[in-house]
Amino acid sequence: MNQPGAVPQQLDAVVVGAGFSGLYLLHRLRQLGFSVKVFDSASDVGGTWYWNRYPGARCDIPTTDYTYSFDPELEKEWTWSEKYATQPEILDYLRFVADRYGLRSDIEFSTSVTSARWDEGERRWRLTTDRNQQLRCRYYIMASGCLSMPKSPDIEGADRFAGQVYFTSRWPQERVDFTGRRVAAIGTGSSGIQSIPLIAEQASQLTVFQRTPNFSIPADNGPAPADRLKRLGEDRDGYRLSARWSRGGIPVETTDILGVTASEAVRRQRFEAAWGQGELFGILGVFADQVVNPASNEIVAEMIREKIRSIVKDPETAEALCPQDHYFGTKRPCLDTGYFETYNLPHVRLVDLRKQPITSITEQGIETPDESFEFDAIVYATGFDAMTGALVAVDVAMGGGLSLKDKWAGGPSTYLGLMTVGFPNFFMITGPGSPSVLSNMAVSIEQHVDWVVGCLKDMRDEGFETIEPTPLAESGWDQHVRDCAAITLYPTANSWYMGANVPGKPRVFLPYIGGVDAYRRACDEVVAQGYLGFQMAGPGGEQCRDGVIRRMQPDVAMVLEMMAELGLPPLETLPVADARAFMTAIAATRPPSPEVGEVTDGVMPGPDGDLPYRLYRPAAPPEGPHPVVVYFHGGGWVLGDLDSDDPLCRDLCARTAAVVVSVNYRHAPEARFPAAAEDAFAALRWVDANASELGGIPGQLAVAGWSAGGNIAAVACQKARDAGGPDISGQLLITPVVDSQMTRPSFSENGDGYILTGALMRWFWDHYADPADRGDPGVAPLRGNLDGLPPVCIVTADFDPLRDEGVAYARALEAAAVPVRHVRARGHTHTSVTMVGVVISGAPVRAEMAEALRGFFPAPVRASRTAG
Ligand code: NA7
Repeated sequence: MNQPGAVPQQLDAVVVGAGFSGLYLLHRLRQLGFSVKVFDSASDVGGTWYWNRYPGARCDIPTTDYTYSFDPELEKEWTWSEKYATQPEILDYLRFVADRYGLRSDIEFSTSVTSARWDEGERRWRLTTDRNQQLRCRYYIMASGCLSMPKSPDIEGADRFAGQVYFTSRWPQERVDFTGRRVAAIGTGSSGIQSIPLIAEQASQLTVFQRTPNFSIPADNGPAPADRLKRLGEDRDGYRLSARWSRGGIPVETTDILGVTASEAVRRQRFEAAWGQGELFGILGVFADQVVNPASNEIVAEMIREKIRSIVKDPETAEALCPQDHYFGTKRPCLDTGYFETYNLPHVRLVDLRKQPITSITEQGIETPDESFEFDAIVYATGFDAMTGALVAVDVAMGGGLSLKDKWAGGPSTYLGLMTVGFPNFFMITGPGSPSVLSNMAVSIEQHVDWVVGCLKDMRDEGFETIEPTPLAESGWDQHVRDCAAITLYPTANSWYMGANVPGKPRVFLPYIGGVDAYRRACDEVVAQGYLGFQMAGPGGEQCRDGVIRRMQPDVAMVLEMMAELGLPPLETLPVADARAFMTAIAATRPPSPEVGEVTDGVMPGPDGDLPYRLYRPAAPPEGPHPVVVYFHGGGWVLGDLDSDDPLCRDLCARTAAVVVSVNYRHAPEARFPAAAEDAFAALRWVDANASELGGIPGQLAVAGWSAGGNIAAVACQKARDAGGPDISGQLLITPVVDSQMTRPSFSENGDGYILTGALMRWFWDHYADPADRGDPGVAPLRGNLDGLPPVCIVTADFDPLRDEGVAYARALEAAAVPVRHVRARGHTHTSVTMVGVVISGAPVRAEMAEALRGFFPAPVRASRTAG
């Protein structure tokens, strides 16, 4: 070990942490000739595996995967003994790595960096350690781990207890023997669940104090999985590559089976297979939709509860051990060895803190309202100030400026989880906003280290000395991280992923849930685009490529990827009949649509024969009559029918409690302009005249339409105004066609790749209207007289060729003093907000649409309770 003070004054890089990340960083940086020192408060390497020596501590990612992959020789020299290695074995491995690459000479043990100040003049960080060493470095890298800052035991009287106190996260080096002792264990996360069965083997009495029951499945530990070993043996490089490009950092088979639509037999078979396999990514992936769909999640959750009930003999204890307050997976699930069985032992007792909270810890033990417990030892397995705790523990600040702690007071903000604005040359390994704790850490760590080291090398090659993200890039990434979390069930749980375990910590979903593969792609693209979102400076000059790496909603991107993989022919290359058949086939694959009170089909008279319609009646309450919305489907005046927009109509009906009448107007090319618009106006008149018979409130009539349906809805409103009726309460225009000019910037930006292409739009126009007619307000409502039109809610989408004409219509209506609510569907395409049940991120947009529709009508009059 180096003596304090032997540290060179000036270094290229300082790394905090000598665990998995710090060791690999040191190795890579030294290989490239950077001068570097690593500091760690522990007396040896290991990081998390140095501190967490509690009985039963193991990794819960198979060790075939929880291992360095950067050097094939290293892989040949080390063989793991079990599927899930114990803490001592993992620590041995990290020691072996440190020795094999001669890393110890550049590590300062038992030393913490206490403060870091950026010196703008020198373009260096000035660091101070707890041994009063002062040093300067160009790059300051926190490799301090996501779960390294223990949470203080926030229990009244915790410092009073006179017996032995242990923290799983700071377990003593020497062997702890609980034989013949009365032990309390507080906390039932991974650390509690791993240690409790082993503590129970020794203790004379074990009392477990549980605040939240946790989902856990048997680890089924033993030899490393044979199938993985076989794959590794046959093609190690290919295996590692597929891990790097997998969702969680382990190559596992994914499924597209949905829990909600699978048969009972399939559900059971998939669940039992995952339960028997004993792997986190297996049980987290029983169904494709369990992370996003509460009903599907509940299927898995209930099957786990059934298992708990079948293992634990005392029904009351079993029930107390069954998690009920969070969706499965939204708090970190656990792998165990005999955890639930432990509660069948006569000397083990569970205290459910929800029923019997701890009032205080005393000198002798633990007090609850009804009982006093006496103990010889208390084991705290109470977790960590996860992901941000260690980062803000160092006093990091700009010279005299904002500290990281202050900047993150409302929650962390990062670019790619790697850097944060205002802190040049400060890197984080597996920081908040990266996949980190949701992934196989070994893979994520290597990816981050490789990225950072590659970046430093590129900077050196180009003559740059400083790097910092731009505010735009960072806020864009933060938004993307939030968007990814928002479509899942994760933010609903009081988890440490959300910062909910630490009193006063802001509730923000900390890791990036978009996947290791998606994340790696983003990082690679940032580099390929000349370090998009970063500014760099140095003797080589200055460079800033400002921009946002991900603007599209993640589920929209996923749908586009899936469609691209299908390699379908562009619609506009098909005969009309085939294009229609294709749309019908696509509609048949949709998930179940929202329930409404009643759906009936009928016909109404049109200008040239009957028009089919479908009426959606809301479920009571409220009892009818209801306001009425006449709806026109999308499809470029050529495609679409009553089925095509059925999910959207159901959704609007359920959200608005209005009767929705979806009208199938005549289509082109059989009936060209102005047939569709004439039908729309006729439909409005008929519905208005027959409102009562349809269950509607006379005079409460709105119109809505998507795409070409939005076009004829807008035109019908202009016609109604000109004809002196019917009175329209409001119009909802969803990504409508409002002009025939296809030269606005949104056409060049989004004309290709987002389902509605410029070519398809031209095909639609050619089928519907002659070029000579395309300036007519009857097909281009933007060009009409906009005075006196009913209030409008117009939805435009970022990635829609029609976006700018929609924006122009909103502005023109405002200029004509028409009340306008403009909903910008951030990160959406022309079609995605209407994909009910498929694109979850469309739901908030549809909620806004529904709110606007409801706002068009007078507030419902509530029946008086005393009436009658
Ligand atoms: P966790 O998963 O945060 O678990 C901590 C446990 O301690 C959890 O059950 C907490 O209940 C409980 N806890 C925390 N504070 C208290 C107080 N004041 N009173 C009672 N119970 C309390 O930490 P672990 O160390 O087990 O695991 C961390 C990660 O390491 C793990 O997920 C793996 O990734 C490896 P709560 O759920 O907050 O109600």
